[in-house]
Amino acid sequence: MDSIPYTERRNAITMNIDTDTPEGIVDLIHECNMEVFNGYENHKGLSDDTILNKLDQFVSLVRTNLQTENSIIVLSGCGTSGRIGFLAATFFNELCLQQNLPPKYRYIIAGGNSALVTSIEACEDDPVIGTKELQCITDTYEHVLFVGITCGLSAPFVGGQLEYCLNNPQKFTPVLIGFNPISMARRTHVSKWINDTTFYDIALRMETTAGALVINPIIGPEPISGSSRMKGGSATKVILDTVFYLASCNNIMKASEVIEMYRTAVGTMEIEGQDIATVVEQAGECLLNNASIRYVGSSTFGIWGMIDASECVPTYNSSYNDIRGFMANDYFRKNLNPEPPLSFVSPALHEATPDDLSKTFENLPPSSIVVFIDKDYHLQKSLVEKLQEKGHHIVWIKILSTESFDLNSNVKIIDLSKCIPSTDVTMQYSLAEIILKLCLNTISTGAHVMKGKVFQNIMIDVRVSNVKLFYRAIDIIKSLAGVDYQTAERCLIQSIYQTNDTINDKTIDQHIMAVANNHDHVVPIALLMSLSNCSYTEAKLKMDKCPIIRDICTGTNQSST
Ligand code: S6P
Repeated sequence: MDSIPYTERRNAITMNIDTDTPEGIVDLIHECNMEVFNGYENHKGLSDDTILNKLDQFVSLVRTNLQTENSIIVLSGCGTSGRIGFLAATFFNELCLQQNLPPKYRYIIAGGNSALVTSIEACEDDPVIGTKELQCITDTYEHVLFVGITCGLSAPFVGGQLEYCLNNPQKFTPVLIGFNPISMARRTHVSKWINDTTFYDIALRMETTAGALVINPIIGPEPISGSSRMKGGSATKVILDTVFYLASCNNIMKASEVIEMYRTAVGTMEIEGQDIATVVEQAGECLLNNASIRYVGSSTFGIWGMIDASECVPTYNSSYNDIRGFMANDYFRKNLNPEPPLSFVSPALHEATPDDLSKTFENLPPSSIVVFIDKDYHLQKSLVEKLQEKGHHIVWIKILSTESFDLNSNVKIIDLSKCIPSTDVTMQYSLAEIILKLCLNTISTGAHVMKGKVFQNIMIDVRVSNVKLFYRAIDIIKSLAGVDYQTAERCLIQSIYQTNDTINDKTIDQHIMAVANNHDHVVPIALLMSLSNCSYTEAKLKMDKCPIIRDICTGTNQSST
């Protein structure tokens, strides 16, 4: 157990989340979220003095950069880590402009803009592309503060960039953010990293190089093992917002005081637990009945909706159509990096442009849920009424909106405004965002738990779309079926290629590419093969009869076939 990185471990709090009530699910996720601030086992999370001191150092680095000519701050990461970096860059550039300062924040996300709202997980294994993109974006600048974000201390894309910074110290100051001790950084080799370098080698160099900064509080395992979009993403956001806020505002506050504001705000979410649970229950039923969940919001609130929705696809192998987010203004597209016209553009990015939403939602399956985020509930009044006439459920997440509660009783309100203290506008907005993120994460995670996509606290239908997820899938099969590594790997590979034959002549990279063409339940089928010692074809047949993936682990599916 000790060698398993914290970010991949199972959290004892949520061991039975799969059999809990909606209220229980919400409480357990909340309890896990509080570990980010209060600590886990003998670690103190974001309240650790060493970490707080490092955050103050980080503030000085940012402040210096903001005052230096010909310099920029680059935030880079893969998946959720890249998305959080994008949102922070966008938000704090706006603050720079408001203060008549040049917007200095830049973002890089593995896979480009499409990856902001689509899972393009394979790019995270490529240190070469990571380095090229960093070179490209920093080419004309003299000083660069580089912030590499990888919750698991694992992404080679970010590792390659950090290595490049360490090799060019006259220009780059590297900062690494993640949530494992250096000793648990990933030691797996990837094909594209020369000299067999691993992330661990780079993390070690970061730790021992003067001027480089590693910020790696231990915040405890995720509520759903490995789902770093949850606590990892939240902790990343709190760290970035705290540091950039303090640096931009020339505030004399210390990082500890700002972190305390986040802790109090997130802690207060408990009082809305019952209302969130009601929505989780509705959302779970919605997914079980093949209805849809939609989020509607503007500006960054809308982007948080799009991001939360898109992350369900790799985590739960859910359909793109199950949960989708829509923007009600064109804020998202306006803030994207320019990209060549021929670069792959995700269909989800179309939802970043406001369209006629009533047309878009015309054919929603009966009893779908539409969640309006903050002021968009009032701005979209006629859409709300139309949707209600059709019998869809309406949810209003109120956060900063000052509109009253003059509502008809059919609208479910989650009133998160109670969690926002009176402080300055920038901080209020940042607090509102983290609270919204946690609320949306809870709804989408809870809904998938209720749909049976989680066994105990394991994501049993994860899409095996990169090296990290390939090994995670093998671990899942090994531990749930009680088989050895070789059996788990063989079943996984057969399930990926949809064959009963043994495949020995392909690399991990090829397996991952093959997953892109296989949207079946790759891991559950492999698990079933291991559990019942049967062929791919037999397992697939059983699987097709089993609407609830979780049942295959409890044996319900096997006995019924
Ligand atoms: C996790 C999410 C993934 C990760 C990505 C980067 O819930 O689905 O997209 O963010 O794999 O992970 P890391 O450890 O480098 O931040």
